[in-house]
Amino acid sequence: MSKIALPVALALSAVLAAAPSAQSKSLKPAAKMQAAKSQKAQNVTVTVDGSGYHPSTINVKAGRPVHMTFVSKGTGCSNGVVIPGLNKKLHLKMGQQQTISWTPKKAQSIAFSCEMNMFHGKIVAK
Ligand SMILES: [Cu+2]
Repeated sequence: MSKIALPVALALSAVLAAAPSAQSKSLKPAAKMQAAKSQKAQNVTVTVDGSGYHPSTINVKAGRPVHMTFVSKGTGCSNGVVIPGLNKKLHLKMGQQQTISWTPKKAQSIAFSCEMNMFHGKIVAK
């Protein structure tokens, strides 16, 4: 009896000892990164409807990540956003939203417009 029980007990204690340490090792760095990211990131939302972009000028700080969400509330001009400076084109149906993320490296102004170049807005990094 004891010849069988000892290896089983050793194997069990090894599993129990390994489980909690493996979990904390995989969770801690991820949690720290998440906190650092949310402190630095700049979240902006731009709504586009039949009268244009709201707001149409967005001020951000250079050197920090920007998460910019476009929300479409209409048709036609509200369904496409072109941002040549970021090499991006978004296609949105009414009610949809899309987020783009990037980090402005320096002070600059990045223009965006609808696909027909009728609605205009800009992101100003300082
Ligand atoms: Cu348009």
